[in-house]
Amino acid sequence: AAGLAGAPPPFDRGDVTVALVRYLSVGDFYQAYEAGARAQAKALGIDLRIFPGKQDAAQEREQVEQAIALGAKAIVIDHGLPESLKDVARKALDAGIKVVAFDVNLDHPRIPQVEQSDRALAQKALDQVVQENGTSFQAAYIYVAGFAPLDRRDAVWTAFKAAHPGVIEKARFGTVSDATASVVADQAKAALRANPDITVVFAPYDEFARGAKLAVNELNLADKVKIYSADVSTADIGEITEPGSPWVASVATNPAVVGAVSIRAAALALAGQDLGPRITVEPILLTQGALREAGVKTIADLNARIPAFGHSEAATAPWIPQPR
Ligand code: SR1
Repeated sequence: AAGLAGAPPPFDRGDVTVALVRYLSVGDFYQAYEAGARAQAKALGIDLRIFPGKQDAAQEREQVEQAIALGAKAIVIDHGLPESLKDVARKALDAGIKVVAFDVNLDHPRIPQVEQSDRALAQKALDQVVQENGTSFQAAYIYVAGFAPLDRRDAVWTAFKAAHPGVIEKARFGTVSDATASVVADQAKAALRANPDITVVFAPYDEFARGAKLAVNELNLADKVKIYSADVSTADIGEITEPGSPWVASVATNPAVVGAVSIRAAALALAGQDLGPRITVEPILLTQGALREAGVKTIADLNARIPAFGHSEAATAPWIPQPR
Protein backbone atom coordinates (compact mmCIF):
# COMPACT_ATOMS: atom_id res chain seq x y z
CA ALA A 1 0.00 0.00 0.00
CA ALA A 2 1.11 3.58 -0.63
CA GLY A 3 2.33 5.70 2.26
CA LEU A 4 0.05 7.97 4.30
CA ALA A 5 0.81 11.65 3.70
CA GLY A 6 1.92 13.46 6.87
CA ALA A 7 2.19 10.25 8.90
CA PRO A 8 5.28 9.24 10.89
CA PRO A 9 7.38 6.22 9.91
CA PRO A 10 6.61 3.47 9.06
CA PHE A 11 3.22 4.76 7.81
CA ASP A 12 4.77 7.43 5.58
CA ARG A 13 6.24 4.67 3.43
CA GLY A 14 3.30 2.23 3.51
CA ASP A 15 3.57 -1.56 3.36
CA VAL A 16 2.85 -2.03 7.06
CA THR A 17 1.58 -5.51 7.90
CA VAL A 18 -0.34 -5.97 11.14
CA ALA A 19 -1.74 -9.28 12.39
CA LEU A 20 -4.96 -9.68 14.36
CA VAL A 21 -4.88 -13.01 16.17
CA ARG A 22 -8.18 -14.05 17.73
CA TYR A 23 -9.45 -16.62 20.20
CA LEU A 24 -13.12 -16.23 19.27
CA SER A 25 -14.67 -15.10 16.00
CA VAL A 26 -18.27 -16.32 16.31
CA GLY A 27 -20.89 -13.93 17.68
CA ASP A 28 -22.06 -10.40 17.03
CA PHE A 29 -19.45 -8.77 19.26
CA TYR A 30 -16.54 -10.43 17.51
CA GLN A 31 -17.88 -9.83 14.00
CA ALA A 32 -18.44 -6.13 14.68
CA TYR A 33 -15.03 -5.85 16.36
CA GLU A 34 -13.41 -7.35 13.24
CA ALA A 35 -15.31 -5.01 10.92
CA GLY A 36 -14.09 -2.02 12.96
CA ALA A 37 -10.52 -3.30 12.92
CA ARG A 38 -10.66 -3.82 9.14
CA ALA A 39 -12.07 -0.34 8.52
CA GLN A 40 -9.43 1.37 10.68
CA ALA A 41 -6.64 -0.69 9.09
CA LYS A 42 -7.88 0.30 5.63
CA ALA A 43 -7.92 3.98 6.61
CA LEU A 44 -4.31 3.65 7.77
CA GLY A 45 -3.16 1.76 4.69
CA ILE A 46 -2.34 -1.24 6.87
CA ASP A 47 -2.21 -4.73 5.35
CA LEU A 48 -4.25 -6.48 8.07
CA ARG A 49 -3.90 -10.25 8.31
CA ILE A 50 -6.66 -11.79 10.38
CA PHE A 51 -6.23 -15.16 12.08
CA PRO A 52 -9.74 -16.35 13.03
CA GLY A 53 -10.40 -17.74 16.49
CA LYS A 54 -11.64 -21.29 16.99
CA GLN A 55 -11.71 -21.29 20.83
CA ASP A 56 -8.47 -23.22 20.62
CA ALA A 57 -5.62 -21.96 22.79
CA ALA A 58 -2.99 -24.10 21.04
CA GLN A 59 -4.08 -22.86 17.64
CA GLU A 60 -4.06 -19.21 18.76
CA ARG A 61 -0.54 -19.65 20.09
CA GLU A 62 0.52 -21.20 16.78
CA GLN A 63 -1.08 -18.27 14.94
CA VAL A 64 1.03 -15.78 16.92
CA GLU A 65 4.08 -17.76 15.75
CA GLN A 66 2.78 -17.56 12.17
CA ALA A 67 2.27 -13.80 12.48
CA ILE A 68 5.87 -13.43 13.62
CA ALA A 69 7.06 -15.57 10.72
CA LEU A 70 5.09 -13.66 8.09
CA GLY A 71 6.82 -10.42 9.07
CA ALA A 72 4.00 -8.58 10.85
CA LYS A 73 5.26 -5.32 12.33
CA ALA A 74 2.61 -5.41 15.04
CA ILE A 75 0.30 -8.08 16.44
CA VAL A 76 -3.04 -7.47 18.12
CA ILE A 77 -3.92 -10.44 20.31
CA ASP A 78 -7.69 -10.55 20.87
CA HIS A 79 -8.85 -12.62 23.86
CA GLY A 80 -7.32 -15.95 24.76
CA LEU A 81 -5.83 -17.84 27.63
CA PRO A 82 -2.84 -15.92 29.01
CA GLU A 83 -0.72 -18.92 29.96
CA SER A 84 -0.64 -20.20 26.40
CA LEU A 85 0.22 -16.78 24.95
CA LYS A 86 2.64 -15.02 27.30
CA ASP A 87 5.84 -16.60 26.00
CA VAL A 88 4.98 -16.25 22.29
CA ALA A 89 4.01 -12.63 22.92
CA ARG A 90 7.44 -12.11 24.51
CA LYS A 91 9.00 -13.81 21.50
CA ALA A 92 7.28 -11.26 19.25
CA LEU A 93 8.55 -8.38 21.39
CA ASP A 94 12.07 -9.82 21.27
CA ALA A 95 11.81 -9.85 17.47
CA GLY A 96 11.04 -6.11 17.52
CA ILE A 97 7.32 -6.57 16.89
CA LYS A 98 4.83 -4.37 18.76
CA VAL A 99 2.15 -6.27 20.64
CA VAL A 100 -1.25 -4.95 21.76
CA ALA A 101 -3.64 -7.10 23.77
CA PHE A 102 -7.41 -6.82 23.72
CA ASP A 103 -9.12 -8.43 26.70
CA VAL A 104 -6.26 -10.73 27.63
CA ASN A 105 -3.70 -10.08 30.39
CA LEU A 106 -0.31 -10.86 28.92
CA ASP A 107 1.34 -9.38 31.97
CA HIS A 108 4.18 -7.52 30.29
CA PRO A 109 5.03 -3.82 30.75
CA ARG A 110 5.49 -3.35 26.99
CA ILE A 111 2.10 -4.86 26.08
CA PRO A 112 -0.74 -2.33 26.47
CA GLN A 113 -4.20 -3.76 26.98
CA VAL A 114 -7.32 -2.43 25.32
CA GLU A 115 -10.47 -2.94 27.41
CA GLN A 116 -14.01 -1.66 27.75
CA SER A 117 -13.74 -0.37 31.33
CA ASP A 118 -15.19 -3.68 32.43
CA ARG A 119 -15.47 -2.66 36.06
CA ALA A 120 -17.50 0.43 35.15
CA LEU A 121 -19.55 -1.71 32.77
CA ALA A 122 -20.50 -4.22 35.47
CA GLN A 123 -21.12 -1.47 38.02
CA LYS A 124 -23.50 0.38 35.70
CA ALA A 125 -25.41 -2.83 35.00
CA LEU A 126 -25.69 -3.64 38.71
CA ASP A 127 -26.75 -0.07 39.56
CA GLN A 128 -29.61 -0.61 37.11
CA VAL A 129 -30.39 -3.98 38.73
CA VAL A 130 -30.73 -2.19 42.09
CA GLN A 131 -32.85 0.58 40.63
CA GLU A 132 -35.33 -1.95 39.23
CA ASN A 133 -35.17 -4.72 41.86
CA GLY A 134 -33.88 -3.24 45.12
CA THR A 135 -31.19 -5.04 47.09
CA SER A 136 -33.02 -8.22 48.14
CA PHE A 137 -33.55 -10.80 45.42
CA GLN A 138 -32.47 -14.22 44.24
CA ALA A 139 -30.20 -14.26 41.22
CA ALA A 140 -28.67 -16.46 38.58
CA TYR A 141 -25.18 -15.44 37.54
CA ILE A 142 -23.60 -16.47 34.24
CA TYR A 143 -19.82 -16.62 34.30
CA VAL A 144 -16.83 -18.49 32.90
CA ALA A 145 -13.51 -17.87 34.65
CA GLY A 146 -10.30 -17.17 32.76
CA PHE A 147 -11.47 -14.49 30.31
CA ALA A 148 -10.11 -11.10 31.36
CA PRO A 149 -13.30 -9.08 30.74
CA LEU A 150 -15.48 -11.66 32.51
CA ASP A 151 -13.03 -11.84 35.42
CA ARG A 152 -13.02 -8.05 35.80
CA ARG A 153 -16.85 -8.00 35.72
CA ASP A 154 -16.88 -10.88 38.20
CA ALA A 155 -14.82 -8.86 40.72
CA VAL A 156 -17.61 -6.25 40.68
CA TRP A 157 -20.33 -8.91 41.12
CA THR A 158 -18.44 -10.38 44.08
CA ALA A 159 -18.12 -6.95 45.72
CA PHE A 160 -21.80 -6.24 44.95
CA LYS A 161 -22.94 -9.40 46.74
CA ALA A 162 -20.72 -8.59 49.74
CA ALA A 163 -22.23 -5.09 49.93
CA HIS A 164 -25.81 -6.41 49.61
CA PRO A 165 -26.35 -9.49 51.78
CA GLY A 166 -29.98 -9.61 50.58
CA VAL A 167 -28.75 -10.58 47.11
CA ILE A 168 -28.59 -14.36 46.99
CA GLU A 169 -26.79 -16.05 44.12
CA LYS A 170 -28.87 -19.22 43.77
CA ALA A 171 -27.27 -20.51 40.57
CA ARG A 172 -24.05 -19.99 38.66
CA PHE A 173 -23.32 -21.49 35.26
CA GLY A 174 -21.91 -20.58 31.85
CA THR A 175 -19.98 -21.72 28.84
CA VAL A 176 -17.91 -20.00 26.14
CA SER A 177 -17.82 -21.82 22.80
CA ASP A 178 -19.07 -21.38 19.25
CA ALA A 179 -22.53 -22.30 20.56
CA THR A 180 -22.56 -20.22 23.75
CA ALA A 181 -26.17 -19.04 23.63
CA SER A 182 -27.76 -22.44 23.04
CA VAL A 183 -25.68 -24.19 25.71
CA VAL A 184 -26.39 -21.38 28.18
CA ALA A 185 -30.09 -21.67 27.34
CA ASP A 186 -30.09 -25.29 28.51
CA GLN A 187 -28.10 -24.43 31.63
CA ALA A 188 -30.42 -21.51 32.42
CA LYS A 189 -33.52 -23.66 31.97
CA ALA A 190 -32.22 -26.17 34.50
CA ALA A 191 -31.24 -23.41 36.95
CA LEU A 192 -34.58 -21.59 36.69
CA ARG A 193 -36.56 -24.81 37.07
CA ALA A 194 -34.56 -25.76 40.17
CA ASN A 195 -34.78 -22.26 41.66
CA PRO A 196 -38.26 -20.83 41.02
CA ASP A 197 -37.60 -17.74 43.17
CA ILE A 198 -34.89 -16.34 40.89
CA THR A 199 -36.00 -12.95 39.58
CA VAL A 200 -32.72 -11.49 38.27
CA VAL A 201 -30.22 -12.96 35.81
CA PHE A 202 -26.87 -11.18 35.65
CA ALA A 203 -25.48 -12.20 32.25
CA PRO A 204 -22.51 -9.93 31.50
CA TYR A 205 -21.94 -11.07 27.88
CA ASP A 206 -24.62 -10.78 25.19
CA GLU A 207 -24.36 -14.43 24.16
CA PHE A 208 -25.11 -15.33 27.80
CA ALA A 209 -28.11 -12.99 27.79
CA ARG A 210 -29.48 -14.51 24.59
CA GLY A 211 -29.26 -17.95 26.14
CA ALA A 212 -30.94 -16.76 29.33
CA LYS A 213 -33.71 -15.09 27.32
CA LEU A 214 -34.41 -18.30 25.38
CA ALA A 215 -34.76 -20.15 28.69
CA VAL A 216 -36.95 -17.51 30.35
CA ASN A 217 -39.28 -17.38 27.36
CA GLU A 218 -39.48 -21.15 27.04
CA LEU A 219 -40.42 -21.45 30.72
CA ASN A 220 -42.98 -18.62 30.41
CA LEU A 221 -41.21 -16.58 33.06
CA ALA A 222 -40.84 -13.31 31.16
CA ASP A 223 -43.16 -11.43 33.52
CA LYS A 224 -41.10 -12.51 36.53
CA VAL A 225 -37.41 -12.72 35.56
CA LYS A 226 -35.30 -9.81 34.31
CA ILE A 227 -32.00 -10.17 32.45
CA TYR A 228 -29.15 -7.64 32.65
CA SER A 229 -26.19 -7.94 30.30
CA ALA A 230 -23.11 -6.49 28.64
CA ASP A 231 -22.67 -5.81 24.91
CA VAL A 232 -25.03 -4.76 22.17
CA SER A 233 -25.64 -5.46 18.48
CA THR A 234 -28.48 -4.72 16.10
CA ALA A 235 -29.84 -8.22 16.76
CA ASP A 236 -29.56 -7.63 20.53
CA ILE A 237 -31.50 -4.36 20.25
CA GLY A 238 -34.28 -6.32 18.52
CA GLU A 239 -34.31 -8.91 21.31
CA ILE A 240 -34.27 -6.29 24.08
CA THR A 241 -37.05 -4.13 22.63
CA GLU A 242 -39.43 -6.83 21.38
CA PRO A 243 -42.77 -6.89 23.23
CA GLY A 244 -42.57 -8.73 26.56
CA SER A 245 -38.81 -9.23 26.45
CA PRO A 246 -37.23 -10.17 29.79
CA TRP A 247 -33.87 -8.70 28.62
CA VAL A 248 -34.22 -5.26 30.18
CA ALA A 249 -30.80 -3.61 30.03
CA SER A 250 -27.28 -3.91 28.70
CA VAL A 251 -24.15 -1.86 29.23
CA ALA A 252 -22.07 -1.68 26.08
CA THR A 253 -19.53 -0.09 23.82
CA ASN A 254 -19.77 -0.19 20.06
CA PRO A 255 -17.53 -3.22 19.33
CA ALA A 256 -16.53 -1.77 15.94
CA VAL A 257 -15.12 1.21 17.82
CA VAL A 258 -13.15 -1.15 20.09
CA GLY A 259 -11.76 -2.93 17.01
CA ALA A 260 -10.71 0.41 15.54
CA VAL A 261 -9.10 1.47 18.83
CA SER A 262 -7.10 -1.79 18.92
CA ILE A 263 -5.68 -1.11 15.44
CA ARG A 264 -4.96 2.54 16.28
CA ALA A 265 -3.13 1.42 19.42
CA ALA A 266 -0.94 -0.87 17.31
CA ALA A 267 -0.32 1.99 14.86
CA LEU A 268 0.67 4.40 17.63
CA ALA A 269 3.00 1.79 19.13
CA LEU A 270 4.62 1.36 15.70
CA ALA A 271 5.03 5.13 15.48
CA GLY A 272 6.97 4.98 18.75
CA GLN A 273 4.31 6.20 21.18
CA ASP A 274 4.20 4.82 24.72
CA LEU A 275 0.54 3.92 25.27
CA GLY A 276 0.71 3.12 28.98
CA PRO A 277 -0.71 -0.11 30.38
CA ARG A 278 -4.43 0.38 29.60
CA ILE A 279 -6.45 1.90 26.78
CA THR A 280 -10.10 2.06 27.67
CA VAL A 281 -13.33 2.49 25.75
CA GLU A 282 -16.19 3.65 27.97
CA PRO A 283 -19.49 1.72 27.86
CA ILE A 284 -22.97 3.22 28.15
CA LEU A 285 -26.14 1.96 29.80
CA LEU A 286 -28.91 0.98 27.37
CA THR A 287 -32.24 0.26 29.00
CA GLN A 288 -35.18 -1.40 27.31
CA GLY A 289 -37.35 1.62 28.16
CA ALA A 290 -34.94 4.18 26.72
CA LEU A 291 -34.34 2.16 23.55
CA ARG A 292 -38.06 1.73 22.95
CA GLU A 293 -38.84 5.35 23.71
CA ALA A 294 -36.14 6.61 21.33
CA GLY A 295 -37.20 4.15 18.63
CA VAL A 296 -33.64 2.77 18.42
CA LYS A 297 -33.52 -0.30 16.18
CA THR A 298 -29.91 -0.59 15.05
CA ILE A 299 -26.30 0.12 16.01
CA ALA A 300 -26.38 2.88 13.38
CA ASP A 301 -29.28 4.50 15.27
CA LEU A 302 -27.22 4.40 18.47
CA ASN A 303 -24.19 5.90 16.69
CA ALA A 304 -26.37 8.74 15.43
CA ARG A 305 -28.03 9.42 18.79
CA ILE A 306 -25.06 8.97 21.13
CA PRO A 307 -21.81 10.38 19.71
CA ALA A 308 -19.79 8.86 22.58
CA PHE A 309 -21.04 5.42 21.49
CA GLY A 310 -20.05 5.77 17.85
CA HIS A 311 -16.63 7.26 18.45
CA SER A 312 -13.80 7.00 20.96
CA GLU A 313 -10.96 9.43 21.49
CA ALA A 314 -8.82 6.53 22.74
CA ALA A 315 -5.58 6.04 20.79
CA THR A 316 -6.13 8.89 18.35
CA ALA A 317 -3.60 11.20 16.69
CA PRO A 318 -3.99 13.95 14.09
CA TRP A 319 -2.29 11.78 11.44
CA ILE A 320 -4.62 8.80 11.98
CA PRO A 321 -7.66 8.96 9.66
CA GLN A 322 -11.06 7.99 11.04
CA PRO A 323 -12.41 4.68 9.74
CA ARG A 324 -15.31 4.84 7.28
C1 SR1 B 1 -15.75 -14.56 26.52
S1 SR1 B 1 -15.42 -12.91 26.84
C2 SR1 B 1 -16.83 -12.09 26.24
C3 SR1 B 1 -16.68 -10.61 26.28
O1 SR1 B 1 -15.59 -10.21 25.50
C4 SR1 B 1 -15.79 -8.83 25.15
O2 SR1 B 1 -15.19 -8.09 26.15
C5 SR1 B 1 -17.28 -8.63 25.11
O3 SR1 B 1 -17.68 -7.49 25.82
C6 SR1 B 1 -17.85 -9.90 25.69
O4 SR1 B 1 -18.82 -9.67 26.69
